[in-house]
Amino acid sequence: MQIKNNIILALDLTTLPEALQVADDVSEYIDTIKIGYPLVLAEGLECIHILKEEFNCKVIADFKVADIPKTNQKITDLTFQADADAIIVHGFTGRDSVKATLVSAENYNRDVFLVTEMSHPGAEIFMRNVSEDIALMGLDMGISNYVAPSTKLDRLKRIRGIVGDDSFIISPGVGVQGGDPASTLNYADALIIGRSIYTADNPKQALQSIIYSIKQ
Ligand code: NUP
Repeated sequence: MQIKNNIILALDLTTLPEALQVADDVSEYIDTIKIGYPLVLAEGLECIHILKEEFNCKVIADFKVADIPKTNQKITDLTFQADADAIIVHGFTGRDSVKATLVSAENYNRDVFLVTEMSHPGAEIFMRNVSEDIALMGLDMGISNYVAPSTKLDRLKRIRGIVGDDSFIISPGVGVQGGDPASTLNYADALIIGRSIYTADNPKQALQSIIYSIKQ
């Protein structure tokens, strides 16, 4: 996946007009938008199509799918039918649940991103202990797209070591959660950034300065 400026905009706003305004402010620098439950539960799944039409962008649906295989398949099918280019799926549910999402992605010719370890402090209690096994499982299943934290560079580096340089890692936690853009890109292919952009007084300027900091 090619991602402009190696930055994915996380649009966790809860009204479509606000989301469209922020996307519009930064559209010249961004070609990939991640939406999740905040926007979709507030405004509906058709947000995906609206964003794609308006900004000619790719949309990653961050639904962290984590159910039994059959339910996972229904969720992923509906998400791809709604035109998402990719969906984010949890790995801790195990091989059969993840496999169901891969089958769906193959049917629709779309992508799955597998969550290994999460970026927030609470992830250290349970997820840290299994994240390397999740990455190994993903690799064994032929998955090439992963989510790993920018807030814990040692963990991100370790997960990169497991999935290898041919895999594509997107990394949340930059900015408000404490991750640094430039150092994260030593190990990740793209950054997921939300609040540092959409809560800024001037989202375009905020994004420009992040891009500038990466290019230093
Ligand atoms: O481990 C994860 N951490 C994380 O923050 C996995 C995620 N998918 N996210 C998402 O990335 C989170 O739900 C939000 O949409 C985005 C980070 O947003 P922000 O902290 O930059 O505002």
